[in-house]
Amino acid sequence: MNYTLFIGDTAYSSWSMRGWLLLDAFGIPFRTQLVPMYSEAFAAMQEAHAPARTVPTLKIEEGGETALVWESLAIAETLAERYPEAGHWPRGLAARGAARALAGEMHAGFRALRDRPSMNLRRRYAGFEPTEAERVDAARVQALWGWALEQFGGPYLGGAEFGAVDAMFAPVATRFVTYGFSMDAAAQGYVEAIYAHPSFRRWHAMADADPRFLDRYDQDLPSGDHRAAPRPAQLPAEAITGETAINARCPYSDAPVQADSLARIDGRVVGFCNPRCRDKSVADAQAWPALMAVLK
Ligand SMILES: N[C@@H](CCC(=O)N[C@@H](CS)C(=O)NCC(=O)O)C(=O)O
Repeated sequence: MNYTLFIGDTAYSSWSMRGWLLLDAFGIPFRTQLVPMYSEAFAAMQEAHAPARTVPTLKIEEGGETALVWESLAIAETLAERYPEAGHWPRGLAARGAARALAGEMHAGFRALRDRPSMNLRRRYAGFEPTEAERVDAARVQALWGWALEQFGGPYLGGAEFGAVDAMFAPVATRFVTYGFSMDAAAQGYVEAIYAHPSFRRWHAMADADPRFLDRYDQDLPSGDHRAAPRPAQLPAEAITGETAINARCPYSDAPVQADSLARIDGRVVGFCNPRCRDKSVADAQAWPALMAVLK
C-alpha cells in the first residue's frame, strides 16, 4: 500500500479527521499511523517528516519516490488530482466552485470557532456560553451551509454526494453538537447527514475506542451522553470474556481471534485480533462492513 496517513488523537484532532475522511470516504486504500499528540512520538514524527509538522500528513510512496503532503486542503487537491473519478469535488461548475470556496473558507477561517470550542467527541456539554466571536463564526457557517444545501439540493454541501467540502466541515458539525450551539433546521439536517455517513461513523467509533483522554480539551461544564443522537442508534454491544466466538479470524485483519478480544454484538459472540478492534466494533458495529458480513 503506498499511502500512509499520520493522524493525531481521534477524539480531539479535527484536522486529522478531515484528512482521514478524504481517503476513507472515497474508497482509497491507505494505512493509518496514529501518533499521540503532545508526546515524544509526535515530536519524533515531526522531526522525521520536516518541514511537515502537523497532522494530518500524507506520505505517498511510489516508483521509488516519496512525497509528503501536509495541510488538509493540499491533501484534498492531491487526492482529487490522483483520483478524478472519486468525487472529491462536485461535477457541476457552480457546485464545484462553491465547494472549493467553502472548503477554502473553512481551512483559512473560523478562528474563534476552532479555538475554545475545540473538537471533543467525548463530550456533550450543557451550559456552554459562546462568545460574540464564536457566535458570529457559527452564524456564518450556518449561512454557508443553508445556502449550499438550497443551491445544490443536499443532503451534502455539494449536492447528493459526500465531498471534500463535507470532510472539511465535519468537525464543525461535531462542535455544534458537543457545545450545544443553536442550529437552524437546515444546519440540523446537515449535521444529521454527517453523523449518518459511514466513514464519519467509523471515525467516531475509533474515537470511542481510543483509550487516551486529554483533559486539556475538557471544559468545566456538565457533560451528557456522547453516544446519543444525532449519532444513529448503535447495535447493542459489549466486551466480554470466556465465551466462544462465531468466527475464528478477525474480520479486519484476518489474524486469529484472541481470547481477550471478544464482544457480544446484537446477541452474538464475535472475536477480534486485539482489544482495539473489539472496542471500535462495540462502539458502532454497523459502521464496519467487514463485521456486518460476519454477523450476516
Ligand atoms: N492547517 C492544517 C492544520 C493542522 C493542525 O493544526 N493539526 C494539529 C492537530 S489537530 C497539529 O498537528 N498540531 C500539532 C502542532 O501544531 O505542533 C491542516 O489543514 O492540516
